[in-house]
Amino acid sequence: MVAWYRAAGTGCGVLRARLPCATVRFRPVSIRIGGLPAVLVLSAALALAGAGCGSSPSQDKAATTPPVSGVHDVEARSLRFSPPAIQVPAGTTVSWHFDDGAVPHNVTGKGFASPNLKQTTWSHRFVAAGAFTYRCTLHANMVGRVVVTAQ
Ligand SMILES: [Cu+2]
Repeated sequence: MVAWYRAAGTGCGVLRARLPCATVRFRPVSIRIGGLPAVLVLSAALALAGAGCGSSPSQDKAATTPPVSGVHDVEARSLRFSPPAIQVPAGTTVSWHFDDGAVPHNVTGKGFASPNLKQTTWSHRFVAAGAFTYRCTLHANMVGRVVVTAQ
């Protein structure tokens, strides 16, 4: 204990005038309790940063383009999904055709994710109604949307 106070005394020389070193050194419990708000603040900051980075023109386009009805096939070609947005009734199986030469792509959305693929087809059945945006995680601007309507 004596040794500790000595170390604290030398380590907190500047702060000592305002803050007792004992208080500073015995803060781990307080920091741990205060850690939650700190983490939340950090998350909020990251969310804001993500929102700022996340609204590229193509993503906005995928989110706002009127969806094409009567189509359940999407091409992944030339670094884009075509059509970028489709509308299907619930229960539809949507197929993505990967046709971009040697360039692999994937389809990654909330609740579905393909592996990285090229020259093949991957399908996912949409059971629940809703708007499902998806992306190719390999190419930042490859974004699409499937609007699933209730039957
Ligand atoms: Cu891609």
